[in-house]
Amino acid sequence: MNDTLTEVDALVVGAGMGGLTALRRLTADLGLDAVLIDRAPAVGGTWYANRYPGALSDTQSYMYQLPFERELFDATNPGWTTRYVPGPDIQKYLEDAVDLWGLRARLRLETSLLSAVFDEENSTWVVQTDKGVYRARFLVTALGLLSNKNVPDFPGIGDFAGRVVHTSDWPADLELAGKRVGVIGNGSTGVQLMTELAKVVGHLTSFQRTAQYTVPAGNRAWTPEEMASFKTDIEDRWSEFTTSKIGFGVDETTRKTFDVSDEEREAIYEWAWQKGGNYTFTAETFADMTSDRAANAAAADFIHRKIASIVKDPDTARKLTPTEIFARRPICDSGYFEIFNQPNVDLVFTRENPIETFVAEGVRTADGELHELDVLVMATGFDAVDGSYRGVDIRGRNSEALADHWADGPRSHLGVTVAGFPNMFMVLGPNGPFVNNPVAIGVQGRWIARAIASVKDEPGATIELRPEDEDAWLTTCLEALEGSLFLETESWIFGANIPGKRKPKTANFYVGGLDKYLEISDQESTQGFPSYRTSAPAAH
Ligand code: NA7
Repeated sequence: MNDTLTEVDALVVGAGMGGLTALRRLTADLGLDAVLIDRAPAVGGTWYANRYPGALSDTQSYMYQLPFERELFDATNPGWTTRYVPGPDIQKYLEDAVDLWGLRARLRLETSLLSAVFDEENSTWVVQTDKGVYRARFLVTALGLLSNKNVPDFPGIGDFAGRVVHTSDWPADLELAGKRVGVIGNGSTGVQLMTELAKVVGHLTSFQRTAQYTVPAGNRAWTPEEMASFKTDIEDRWSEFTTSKIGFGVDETTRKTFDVSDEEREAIYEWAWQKGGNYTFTAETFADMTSDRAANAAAADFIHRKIASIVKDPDTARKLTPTEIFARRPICDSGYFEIFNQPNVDLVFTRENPIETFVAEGVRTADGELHELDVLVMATGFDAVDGSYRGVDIRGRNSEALADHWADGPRSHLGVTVAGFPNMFMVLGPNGPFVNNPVAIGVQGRWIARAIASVKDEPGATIELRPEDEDAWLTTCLEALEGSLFLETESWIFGANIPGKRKPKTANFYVGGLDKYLEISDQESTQGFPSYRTSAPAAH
């Protein structure tokens, strides 16, 4: 173990949008001596890890940027000419931002966080990495919502002679043209990947456990007029999020599904389908899709009929048609259902015909068929949200482990702080807002800078969440969830994708709306952090 000691004001963990934004705020706004570590050899976070073919942001590009700064926008001028941005372009943009902000020398890449322990005597965090030890007054963890990959154990997988890869650990040398490829998982990753792979592989087999609702992405080139308008009105577009529920830059409607006639309703769904976009379909059509069962069923029925009209083989269409309600993180695609009309694409519905075992040549299913494969891709998602903290030993006051603190489900205040973990701040931690992430990152980055500013000039002082306010925020998050149909589907949002993980009192997100989140978090900082104790070391 390398125990070279480096003292810094602040240590940031994670070189994705969240960590880079935090590093920017701590250095530019507060003038702190801060460094950032990341296990990856490059910045990008999610966009470095998820380099599978077809990786694309599904937020419209003008709202998928680092939290807006005029100088950054003008200098990098994202120049993203399409409605959605391909992963490699986002990664390159983040590299450019690092250079523009002069942060390169502060990065310690290929450096893994092993443990972080709060030293109560000195009121500092002692952070062990595989490249040395840091002593930091402030610790900012930006580990990502979706960074700990889920690799289920399938019977016989060790006997498979082909290559097994996970989408969030995509090998640079993997060549799939002409190959026989199996994909397990059809969430937003699997849907993007398979749509792309179907164009190049010899044979593609989708092993689908649960059919998914997906709508057309409507990706297209922006017109020259649109491109010109972004330059002048980008600031307005970004400031609009303050009055928004989700911050995705779409026109959020308040219209209810049954406020309109059957014909109008059909026309509105059809308009959204033609325009494309997951948040267009879920937020610009009707406001009650995830709170009203009949409204949800009407939207689901529209998508069911679309699937039937696209997929030629009726039995394949049946298998691709979701039977659950339409209430997971919405996804969109660029021709997903269409690939199942291709002769080189097969669908195995594993609830009807389960995977029995892997063998050297491929997968044997319960019906006795051997699906021969060269490569198996796991698009099986993540141990999400607090899962990103698993495997890292973080200890606060009285040596309490974060894992123990979260034994009954993760808890925090605003998704940023945890009681008993002084001077520690998370970006996109559990119980943060369920909104467009770059927007949330911007809000939280500024909030963290304000919290640190409140104690930074007093040597050794700490800011620490009161336990009762942690309880209160969990209650607020749980109350906001009441009546949400999201509670009824088994997805990563509540940890239901990981066997045994979902806990009864888990919120994971605050779904009360971005506008409300902003109001609450602003109140906290402008009123001098009433939910927090600030104290000098002598007081302990
Ligand atoms: P998701 O959305 O969690 O999807 C994972 C997929 O993998 C989904 O189809 C799962 O089926 C499937 N899965 C997971 N475990 C298994 C097992 N054991 N057997 C069979 N199939 C399995 O992850 P994504 O990477 O697509 O997307 C995550 C987020 O990233 C997304 O929401 C965006 O915010 C970006 P299931 O539906 O659970 O039956």
